[in-house]
Amino acid sequence: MKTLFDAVKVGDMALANRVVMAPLTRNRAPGALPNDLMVTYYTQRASAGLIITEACAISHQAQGYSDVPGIWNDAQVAGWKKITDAVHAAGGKIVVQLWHVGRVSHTDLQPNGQAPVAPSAITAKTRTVLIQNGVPAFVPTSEPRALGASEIPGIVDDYKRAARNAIAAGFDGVEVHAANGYLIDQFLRSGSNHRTDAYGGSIENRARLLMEVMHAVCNEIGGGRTSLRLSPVTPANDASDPQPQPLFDHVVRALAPLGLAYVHIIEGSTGAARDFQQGETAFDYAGLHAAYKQAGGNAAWMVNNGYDTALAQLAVNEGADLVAFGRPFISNPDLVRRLREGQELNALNPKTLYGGGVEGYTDYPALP
Ligand code: 8OZ
Repeated sequence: MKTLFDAVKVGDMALANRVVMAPLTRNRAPGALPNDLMVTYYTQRASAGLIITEACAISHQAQGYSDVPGIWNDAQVAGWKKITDAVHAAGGKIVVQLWHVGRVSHTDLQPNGQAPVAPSAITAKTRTVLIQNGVPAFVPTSEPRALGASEIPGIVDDYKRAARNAIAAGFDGVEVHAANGYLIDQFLRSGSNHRTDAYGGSIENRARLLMEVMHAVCNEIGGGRTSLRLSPVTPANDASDPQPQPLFDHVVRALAPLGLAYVHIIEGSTGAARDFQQGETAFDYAGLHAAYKQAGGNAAWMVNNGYDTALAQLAVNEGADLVAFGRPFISNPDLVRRLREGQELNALNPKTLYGGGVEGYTDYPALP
């Protein structure tokens, strides 16, 4: 029987175990530059089978929160290279999460104070984080403008450049962030996509941007180093769609031929209830995995949201290949050992999640 702690091959990567560090926004990269404190933070967590970095902006326009890192210029690549080198030296594997926030942004964070971009000019009923005088403040997102169809190739190119930069920075691969109500998810779901062109309306049209991005990234760095994250029913960042099952069944079928490394699924509401639903019927996650496999998909299947050791082992027994843990990895740098040995976990300090320095970031103790 497979256990959580067995080695596994995922795309081009050989992972030491199936426990994955989920992407976690920490807002400790002023100037969008990865820094030495982040080297320490990620290296402390290198015993994860795989680290997925915090969401990382593919362009200035892609940013929606203060002090999140980017991967669009050479200085950022050099900063990330220090992190990937240190994680590899500690025996770990690390992929970068590629992020465009779309409408979940604020004019203060956009080039020349412009409006954020979105599929349609509909303001998200959500807030973003601005750090003012070192103090994080939650502020409402700004009204976005609808992207012109002629601007979309430029966004696909930004993903392509970010993927190329990721390899130059020494990453083992990339995860395209298509979840949690950000740009790609805004196109996927009918609540935020009211377009009448080739990128709106039918499920196929709403999935067009995602598929263009995935094809571009796979062509750039290879399917074995490419993956993505989806959150079929989360209401995060005002994401909504009354019929998530046919939408996401279509998405995974379309992804099947790409030879991806893994598909990462957030179950329920991101960081909250696992049994959250949108639409009239409960979302069928096993059905989603079956739809992917029936279409010939053979990527590793990663599940996430509120797992503990027992639930994670059950998921592996039932066909998941990888389980991503979020908050437990913030407060437990040696989470894999603690899960394997059944040791107690350090408690999380919610006050130091976003912004700040060492406190609540690199000062959580490992077991002696
Ligand atoms: C928490 C705070 C800011 C951003 C996500 C990238 O939900 C995020 C995020 C989470 O995917």
